[in-house]
Amino acid sequence: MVRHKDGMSRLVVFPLSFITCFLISEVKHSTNAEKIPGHRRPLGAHSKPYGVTVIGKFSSPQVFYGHFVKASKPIHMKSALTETKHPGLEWTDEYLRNHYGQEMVRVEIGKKEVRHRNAQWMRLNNFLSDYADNDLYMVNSIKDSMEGLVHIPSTLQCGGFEKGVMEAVLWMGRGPIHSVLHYDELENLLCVFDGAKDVILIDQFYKDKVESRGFVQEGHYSQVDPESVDMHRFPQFQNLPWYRVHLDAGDCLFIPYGWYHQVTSYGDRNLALNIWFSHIWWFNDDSCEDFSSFPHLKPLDKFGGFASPNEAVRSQWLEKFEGSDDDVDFKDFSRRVSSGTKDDLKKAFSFIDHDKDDSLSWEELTSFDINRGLLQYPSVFYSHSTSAKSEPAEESSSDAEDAAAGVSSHRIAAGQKHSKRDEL
Ligand SMILES: [Ca+2]
Repeated sequence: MVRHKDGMSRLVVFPLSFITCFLISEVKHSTNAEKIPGHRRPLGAHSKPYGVTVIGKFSSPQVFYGHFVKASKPIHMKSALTETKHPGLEWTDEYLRNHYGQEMVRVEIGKKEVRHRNAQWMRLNNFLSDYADNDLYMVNSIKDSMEGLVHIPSTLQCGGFEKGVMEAVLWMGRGPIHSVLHYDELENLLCVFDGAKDVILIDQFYKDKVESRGFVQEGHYSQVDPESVDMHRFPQFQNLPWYRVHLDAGDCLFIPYGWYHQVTSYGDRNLALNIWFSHIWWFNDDSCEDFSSFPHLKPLDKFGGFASPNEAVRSQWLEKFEGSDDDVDFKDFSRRVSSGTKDDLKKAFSFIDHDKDDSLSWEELTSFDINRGLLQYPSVFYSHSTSAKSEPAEESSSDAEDAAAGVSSHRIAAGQKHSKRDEL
């Protein structure tokens, strides 16, 4: 009996001590977690978010350039697609199947983004049959016969934006779907046709903090788990200001290049399209003179399709002419370019100077054949970015009013508020 009793007490004592240890460790863990705001919580839980400027339509190109592109600030164009009756709002599964069913599309497996994972290619028909029941997410860069899906909003139809539309991606799946925290090298207009998205944005000004640990430079993304931030591994996230934007179907969001963003997509059917375009260093107001007569949306093929990838090189090269209000003569040209032999500079100058008046106009600088230029004078056109980082601008409540009222300007010279653009 005694032996039995001892056995019983051992049996009871062991689990009790195990549970006690477990409880103590849990209490200790939760005490630590309470001390570190946001630890093991979703990205952004560490502090209250800031909001971004909201307007109820597509911004005019002038306002968009002056207040958002040049200033490197996001803008939420709420209901812009609904206002302009964007056809994407009518892209049912049946519509997509009937028009593009045989197209091959790129599909990721899993609802949580893992970079460098192999994607699969499948016919759109097959994706549409399977996405509701399987962990499939279409992330498909639009090519050739699907280009009819891309409509350029009035915001990007002039000023120089229209020359640099580089790529569009169609995103589709059943939520929730989580992206990694990352940045892009191009300006991004993200538009939602069905479902909703929550976007977390972090100003590129905080590059040092975001990238100090667990950042994959090659892919421009952080290894932080957006669903559960480990503040021990990523302590720099504790003091990171962030912006939150909720996008419903019909909304678009401008994400400036270099800004970090993490996107969570919701809804049984989440459908979105984003347009990537080159940064422009100054704005050609003349080309926007007839803006009031522009259509709200214009098919991409009216602009000759996507721009050559070398347009991104031109965009970066044009940073050298930032702040130039007048046409550029050879002296100014060679001082600003400062690479290549004098002979090459002379030839390149002459190559760009289409009307041979010994000065380069905005039109000439943005229109010369960049593919040929890169082939013939690589030392002149391949070059490094020069601008330095600066403080992010304070949020201004008047932005939305300015945006709504419209701000006129003549060839706004790009300001000094850009962080260094990453090498392309
Ligand atoms: Ca000229």
